[in-house]
Amino acid sequence: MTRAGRILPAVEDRRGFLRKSLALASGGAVAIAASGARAQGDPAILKLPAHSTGLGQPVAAHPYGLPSEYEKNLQRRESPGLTRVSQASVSFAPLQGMFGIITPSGLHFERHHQGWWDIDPRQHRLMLMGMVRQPKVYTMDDLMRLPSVSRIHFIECGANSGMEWNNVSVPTVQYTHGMLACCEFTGVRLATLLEDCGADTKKGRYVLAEGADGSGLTRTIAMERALDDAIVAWGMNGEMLRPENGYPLRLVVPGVQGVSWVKWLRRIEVGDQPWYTREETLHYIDLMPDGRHRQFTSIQECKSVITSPSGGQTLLDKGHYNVSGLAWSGRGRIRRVDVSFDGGRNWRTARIEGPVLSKALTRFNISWTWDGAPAILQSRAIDETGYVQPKIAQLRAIRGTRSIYHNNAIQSWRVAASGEVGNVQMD
Ligand SMILES: Nc1nc2c(c(=O)[nH]1)N[C@H]1C(S)=C(S)[C@@H](COP(=O)(O)O)O[C@H]1N2
Ligand SMILES: [Mo]
Repeated sequence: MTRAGRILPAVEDRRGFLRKSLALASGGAVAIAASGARAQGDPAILKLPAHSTGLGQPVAAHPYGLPSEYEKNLQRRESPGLTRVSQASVSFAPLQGMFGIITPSGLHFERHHQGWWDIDPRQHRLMLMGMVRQPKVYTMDDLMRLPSVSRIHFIECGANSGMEWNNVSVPTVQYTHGMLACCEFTGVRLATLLEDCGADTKKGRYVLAEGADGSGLTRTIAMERALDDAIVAWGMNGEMLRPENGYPLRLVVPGVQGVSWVKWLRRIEVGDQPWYTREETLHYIDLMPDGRHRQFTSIQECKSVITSPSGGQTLLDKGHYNVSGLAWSGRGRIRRVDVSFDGGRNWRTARIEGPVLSKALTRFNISWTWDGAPAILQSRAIDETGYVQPKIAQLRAIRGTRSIYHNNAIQSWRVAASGEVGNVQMD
């Protein structure tokens, strides 16, 4: 069987070819091959290896489990030169080698404005203040005694796919779409805390969320959203948040761009107008063609991408492939995903792999028989509101080319006759 993220045992006459694709793989890209008919007559199956005849490793050799030695290539990666220092940077998730919808905690992308900290939860406090009857300071213990919820949601940085506005400059799906994750988050609903403090949710139309890191990151969130599904979370995928992702407390704002998911959350203020902070006036605004800026574009619109095969990978042979990808919408559930193999002329509806959750990643699969000719693979998602993921040309017609944020255009991968897959743009 084949799967993305693994390079199949080399076939003699293809060794050179495989080595070439391995060299290409340094950016986290991998080669993938057609299914295992070659196993026939393979003598390896007849030999008993050491692991079939000897004693294995004892339990708890790793008190906290680790991935296989053979999976070392599956890593978060930084894009060298993207930012001046690695404390104000991004590490991208290796979407090309991931399955299903849940992001393993160790592969969750990172985006820090001023580095990450491992904050002592015993010292950490959350203050709720502003237009409330009773301002309060909570310890972690206080928070964890309140009724909690667990919800699966995606988080996407508003700048994800931002490099694609101008032209194609990024080789792999890790770098085009890797500021994306989907985890189960556990915490107390922000609505519960607002009620606990007697917040004035009529006149207090906004809340401000503030992080405890040196970047002083602050974002305004509309009260409807705060009362709806926002969570003050400590849990991620069944354990405490990882330090890089805001341990011990982060805000989860489903459907909304990553910057509002304030990490190392220390303060919530209730107010009657937006704060117009740095991260909502100078950054995370969209430059429109007429020179004006669009502000407070928070929702991550419906989007999808084929993760396998994708840029940087190589198809080693003609034949059957399972084309797989992810779809998501900040407005709710995914209704349908269509896939094209000829650059958008013909579309087939992909098989959606459940569960289909609101504001969560949704996995799709579709069978494809590659005939060895050049092809252009695209996916197009439609969400439950009926919104259809746009082409890049449609987006540029309204938004221009000078944006950074909120690019949810259809992604095209070109498969060359050589089997090499690369990033291209189609109108
Ligand atoms: N306190 C604080 N919160 C923050 C940030 C930060 O630098 N400091 N970065 C924001 C941005 S821009 C994004 S996209 C997400 C990234 O979350 P992650 O690092 O868990 O992937 O966190 C947001 N919350
Ligand atoms: Mo972000």
